[in-house]
Order: sequence, then structure tokens, then C-alpha cells
Amino acid sequence: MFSKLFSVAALSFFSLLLATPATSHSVSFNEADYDPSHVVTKDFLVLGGGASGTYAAVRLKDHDKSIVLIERENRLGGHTHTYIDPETGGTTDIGVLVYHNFTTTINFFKRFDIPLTTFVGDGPFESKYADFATGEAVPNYTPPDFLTGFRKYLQTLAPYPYLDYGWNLTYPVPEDLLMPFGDYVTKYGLEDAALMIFTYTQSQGNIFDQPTIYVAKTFGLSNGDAFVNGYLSTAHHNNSELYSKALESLGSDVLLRSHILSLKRSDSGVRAVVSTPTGNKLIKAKKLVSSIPPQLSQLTGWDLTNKELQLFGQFNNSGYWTALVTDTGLDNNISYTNVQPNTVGNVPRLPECYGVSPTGSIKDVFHIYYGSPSSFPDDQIRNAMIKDINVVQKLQGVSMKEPKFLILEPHNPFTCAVTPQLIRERFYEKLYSLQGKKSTFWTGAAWHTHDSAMLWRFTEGLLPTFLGQ
Ligand SMILES: Cc1cc2nc3c(=O)[nH]c(=O)nc-3n(C[C@@H](O)[C@@H](O)[C@H](O)COP(=O)(O)OP(=O)(O)OC[C@H]3O[C@@H](n4cnc5c(N)ncnc54)[C@H](O)[C@@H]3O)c2cc1C
Ligand SMILES: *[C@@H]1O[C@H](CO)[C@@H](O)[C@H](O)[C@H]1NC(C)=O
Ligand SMILES: *[C@@H]1O[C@H](CO)[C@@H](O)[C@H](O)[C@H]1NC(C)=O
Ligand SMILES: *[C@@H]1O[C@H](CO)[C@@H](O)[C@H](O)[C@H]1NC(C)=O
Ligand SMILES: *[C@@H]1O[C@H](CO)[C@@H](O)[C@H](O)[C@H]1NC(C)=O
Ligand SMILES: *[C@@H]1O[C@H](CO)[C@@H](O)[C@H](O)[C@H]1NC(C)=O
Repeated sequence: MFSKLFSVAALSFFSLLLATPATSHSVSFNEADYDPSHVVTKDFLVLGGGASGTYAAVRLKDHDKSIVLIERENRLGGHTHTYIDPETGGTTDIGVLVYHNFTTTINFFKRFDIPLTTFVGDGPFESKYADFATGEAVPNYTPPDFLTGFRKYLQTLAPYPYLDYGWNLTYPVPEDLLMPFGDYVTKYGLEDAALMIFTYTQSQGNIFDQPTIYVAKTFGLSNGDAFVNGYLSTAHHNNSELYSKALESLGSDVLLRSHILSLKRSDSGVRAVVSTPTGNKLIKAKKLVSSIPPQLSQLTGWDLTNKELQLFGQFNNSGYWTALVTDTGLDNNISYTNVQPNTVGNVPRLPECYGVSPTGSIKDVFHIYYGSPSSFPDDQIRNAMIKDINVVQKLQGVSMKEPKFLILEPHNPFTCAVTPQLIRERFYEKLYSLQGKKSTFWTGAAWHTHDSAMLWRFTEGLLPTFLGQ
């Protein structure tokens, strides 16, 4: 399990398909301009149908609230994505893979009758190491004692259990949490755990440059239990089942392939003009729960306040892409991890791939994960991935033909992060103070961290706030 986990993507993010710039002056908020079937009146408008938004929608209905859920894609799930091989029906989860064993996790899967099991990877595969930056094999690389290093890392985080629940920080924020993670590794002698942490926090760019707090939130104390008792995953190896069953249960309350064109919020409610496949709809709701990344590029058509503009404008992001390739000629039983000689913990510098590994469940299909501290056009990443596959082909002595991409998924922009100085200056306190203003409530990774189980627990904890209890 461990070696498989080590070779899979940990945490990351989703494609930015910008809504065409909303021309707020061209849409009407006048009910008379709409066919009555295109006027939707609900208690809650929930925006974004990934982990947090789907959870919020389901639980608000449990509390007898009427909802409408707006999702841009033609499915629910966000970063949860299962590839199904058209020929064999074999599945491989190319997004979210594993969950913490929290009560909220167990209950959420149970209500949809989806069996969970302790996660077992597809391997074991033979592990090999290469420096993808130079294309050289690193034959003498011996993995350090990750588990001992990891325990030591967790001990350093013991004073901060609250990090697993949100951004309820103590002030002044301990400087240890704000220093670059590279300094933290050196300070506490965590070199042996560095490569493992790097692998689990994929999507955060060069983690040694990242303030420690972001690393600790993505991969912190909750993972301690998982290393003893294992992570949970779906027994069917099909994490998307959760979201297709949620979609079925929410029924016509979900508008897929839809996005906000214009939004007007006040203390007494919200009104939104939403583009849907069957034309524009006018939505009138008492409250809005937004679970999408609160980035200005995603919030076109919103009536943002100065405070929202200022806070959301301070988020920065890394780049993260995942792909499945075939027709590579590669060995189905060898997984390659990117390591760099002569760096602390042999952690590679990005942009580069994290590694290339067989899916195991689908013959001749390989995962490739690629990270960058900043954004790049997808075509450029595709070429970089081809170069990385060529590296492995060369190392295995197979012909260097161009791989066929079954899927290339950008998860950008991913982790919303701000500078240590802003955190010191109570950025997150200011962010959380937006909760409830102008009938608007917030959840999702930017408000906590990129972890499905933690986001369900976090969203559950916010329900009384959403409900006004
Ligand atoms: C490759 C990968 C592997 C991962 N592995 C794991 C794992 O093993 N375990 C784990 O716990 N976590 C994992 N994660 C992290 C994942 O759990 C979180 O990132 C989680 O999905 C975040 O949930 P969210 O609700 O904040 O956002 P999302 O799940 O991204 O949901 C946001 C939703 O909003 C939609 N949306 C965005 N903008 C708009 C808009 N303007 N209008 C309408 N809809 C919009 C999006 O399409 C999306 O469906 C992984 C992530 C990636 C990318
Ligand atoms: C989750 O944790 C509970 C309590 O520790 C345990 O009883 C249960 O077996 C675990 N579930 C799975 C599927 O491992
Ligand atoms: C694949 O490699 C692993 C680890 O070296 C080994 O245990 C396993 O038997 C191999 N499987 C096959 C089919 O060769
Ligand atoms: C935040 O932390 C403070 C002090 O540690 C605590 O009193 C409070 O209950 C916490 N709030 C939440 C919402 O967790
Ligand atoms: C996986 O789940 C999806 C969504 O529920 C479903 O359409 C598909 O048939 C499932 N496939 C397998 C192999 O379980
Ligand atoms: C975001 O982070 C990248 C990489 O760390 C950095 O190059 C860039 O300047 C940052 N952008 C902003 C707006 O802070």
C-alpha cells in the first residue's frame, strides 16, 4: 500500500474553464422577462458541485431546505474523476483516491450505499528512480526510512491540532508555521520524510518555498491515523460513484453545465442570472453557499464588495496536471519516481513530473503527474510529459514513440495561498469574517485545505452557520 501511495498523486486541483466574460448589463433581473419555468425560487443557491458543494447541498436538503446546485461541468465531483476503460470496463481513479476515516466520511458513503474499504493500491510494482530534469537514471538511490521521518514530522505538528479543522489560528501565528517549509525541514531534521511529504502535497509547487502552514494543513496530523490503520477508499475502485449517486438523489435540483452570468446580493437574499444548457434562468434564493475557488477570475459577474476584491485578489496558485497515457511500450510493472541527486531529501525542483507509474488496473495505461510553481499552457505541459515518457522509454530501451493521451487534466488554479506576512496580519480572520455577509456563505478548499474528508467535516461544522442557527 505504501509504495503505491507513494507513487500516486496526492492533492491538487481542477480545470479552469473561464465562464465567458459575463456582460452583466446584457442580462435581465426582471422576472417578467423569463418564462415562469425559468424562474427558480429556493432557500439556498449552492455554487460548485465538487466535494464541498455536493456535501453542502445534500445536507441542507436533510435540514428541509430547498436548494439549487450550479455546476459548470457536466458531472458532479470536481477533482474526483474515475477513468473507465472502454474495452475492459476497468477503472482507475485519476483524481481523489483516498479518505480519512472520519465519522462524516463513513456517514456520507453509507447514505449512498457505497462500501468503503482500507485502501490497497494497484501494485506492488518494482520501484525505480530517475532524475527527470536530466533524463538520467538514479540507480543508487535508496529510499530513506520515510515512516520514521514521518513520525518525527508529525511530532513537530503536535502543538497545532487545530490546523486540521480550518484556519482558526492563534495570534501571533507561531513563526515555525510561517517559515518556508525547506527551513522547517532543516530545522527539525526532516530530510528523510521530505520526498514523501512532497509526493503527498502535489499541487503546491516547490514545497520548500511554501510557508510550512500550507504543507502542514494538506498533510498533517490526520494522516497519522492513516499510516497506522490505512486510508479508506471505495471497495469498487470507483470514487465517482459517490457523486453520480448524489446527482441522482439531488435530481432536478442540480443544474449541470451552468454558471453565473450575473449576481446581485443583499442582506435579504440573492438573485442570480445563470446560463444553463436550456437558456438563462433567474434564480432567487435566501442565501448563497459558494464552494468554488474564490478567485477573481472565477467570479466574473459577481457584485464583489471592496473587501472581497481585496482579499480574493491576494490568493496565489501553483499549477498541477494529471494524465493517462497509452501506446508507450513501457513495462507494466515498473513505477518511476522523480528524484534529484544533490537536493535536500532528493526532492526535485519543479516544473517537472512527479513520476510515471502503471495504473495496474488497466493494461498499458500509465499515470503521469506534473507540477509547477506557476501556470503554463496545457500544450506546453503535454510536450513536457511526452519528454518525460521518452525519458522512461530510453531508460527501458524501448522505442521512443509518442504516447497516446487518453486524458490530460489541468487542475488549475489549485491551492489558494497567501504570503506569510498576510497570514501574520490576520488574513484568514478577515476572510472568515465574510461568512454570512450579503447572505453569502463560503466553503471549499480555499477556506480550509485540499482534502475531501476534511472538507466534508468542515462543511458539516459550518451547517449551523449556513442555517442561521
Ligand atoms: C489529482 C488529485 C488527487 C487528489 N487526491 C486526493 C485524495 O486522494 N484524497 C483527498 O482527500 N483529496 C484529494 N485531492 C484533493 C481534493 O479532495 C480536493 O481538492 C477537493 O476536491 C476540493 O473540493 P472543493 O469542493 O473545494 O473543490 P472542487 O472539488 O474543485 O469543486 C469545485 C467545483 O466547482 C465547479 N466550479 C468551479 N468554478 C465554477 C463556476 N464558476 N461555476 C460553477 N461551477 C464551478 C468545479 O467544476 C468543481 O466541480 C486530490 C486532488 C487532485 C487534483
Ligand atoms: C474506521 O474507524 C472505526 C473506528 O476507529 C473502525 O471501527 C472502522 O473499522 C474503520 N473503518 C474502516 C472501513 O476501516
Ligand atoms: C511486480 O514487481 C513487484 C515488486 O518488485 C513484484 O513483487 C511482483 O511480483 C511483480 N509482478 C509481476 C507480474 O512481475
Ligand atoms: C478557535 O480557537 C479558539 C481558541 O483556541 C477557541 O476558543 C474557539 O472555540 C475556536 N473556534 C472554532 C470555530 O473552532
Ligand atoms: C463506476 O461508477 C460510475 C458512476 O456511478 C458508473 O457509471 C460505472 O458503471 C461504474 N463502473 C464500475 C466499473 O464500477
Ligand atoms: C505566485 O507564486 C509564484 C511561485 O512561487 C511566484 O513566482 C509569483 O510571483 C507569485 N505571484 C504572486 C502574485 O504572488
